[in-house]
Amino acid sequence: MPSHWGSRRLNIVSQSSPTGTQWLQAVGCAEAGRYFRDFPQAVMAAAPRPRFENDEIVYVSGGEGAASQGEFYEALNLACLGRLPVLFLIEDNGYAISVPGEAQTAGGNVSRLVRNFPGLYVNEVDGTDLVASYGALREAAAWCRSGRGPALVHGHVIRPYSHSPSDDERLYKPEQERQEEAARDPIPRLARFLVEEGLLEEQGIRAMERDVDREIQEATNRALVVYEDCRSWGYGAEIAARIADELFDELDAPVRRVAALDTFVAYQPLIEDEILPQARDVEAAILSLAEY
Ligand SMILES: Cc1ncc(C[n+]2csc(CCOP(=O)(O)OP(=O)(O)O)c2C)c(N)n1
Repeated sequence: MPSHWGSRRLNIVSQSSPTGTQWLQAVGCAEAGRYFRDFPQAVMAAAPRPRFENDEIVYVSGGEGAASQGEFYEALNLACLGRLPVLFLIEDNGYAISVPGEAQTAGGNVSRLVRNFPGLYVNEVDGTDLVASYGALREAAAWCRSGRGPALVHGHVIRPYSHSPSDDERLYKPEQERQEEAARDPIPRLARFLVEEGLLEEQGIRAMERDVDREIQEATNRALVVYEDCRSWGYGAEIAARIADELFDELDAPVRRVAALDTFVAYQPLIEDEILPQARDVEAAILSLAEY
């Protein structure tokens, strides 16, 4: 999935799609860190050489739904057994798609269930309170770094919209609950905090809101259709044709397309890159349209 990215440079392991697997992968990362700490020659011998610091900790997060799966308890057990520096964050928005927390967590509260794991730091916090969340995570990170064992922060957050575009939360989440959630939205809450603490004036907040609204509202009067299929005769051509037909008066530039070459996709990575549209092609097309 496109949002399940990783980065070797930033030490971010690629996400896997099955929920719950991340907990054990995090423990594996911490075990690798322990190995590198105890056998520094292994760092020198590995190719490519891993970027490793002796005081590093592993951060892993998931929802309260993913925390009801077996891997979660196995990961906590192993992390506590080895006193591994793993920081578990549970972002609890009360629902796993349409399943409410109380229908899949005994007693309805996941951090209460795991409080007795030996050596585990546990903190339950209002995840819509920026300052409280920052404090809880700082303490948890310090705990892991001190070598005392893993830490778990349980943040109660909101879900301001449905789980995904194919989900409609109005079908299972009562209206009153939706309104109560909206009232806990951390963005206006942070704005109120900044004003109350004298860090920003009301006018400053309103100016920032106006800037954001304006940037959102300003669609650029230009359209670029990007798709992986062959350039000719495909649905990208259809979309471009409809934009040209129905929105002609709104356009300040021709509708452009970035797509694959009109040929089969080669089974060879270098040629595949030549055939399929690349990020640099999209960037070049955007810049050329902006200048039009
Ligand atoms: C093993 C597995 N089962 C089911 C799914 C489908 N699925 C994707 S997200 C999700 C719900 C996750 O809920 P939660 O962990 O509470 O996280 P949230 O999305 O609410 O933040 C499910 C069931 C999946 N990805 N993997």
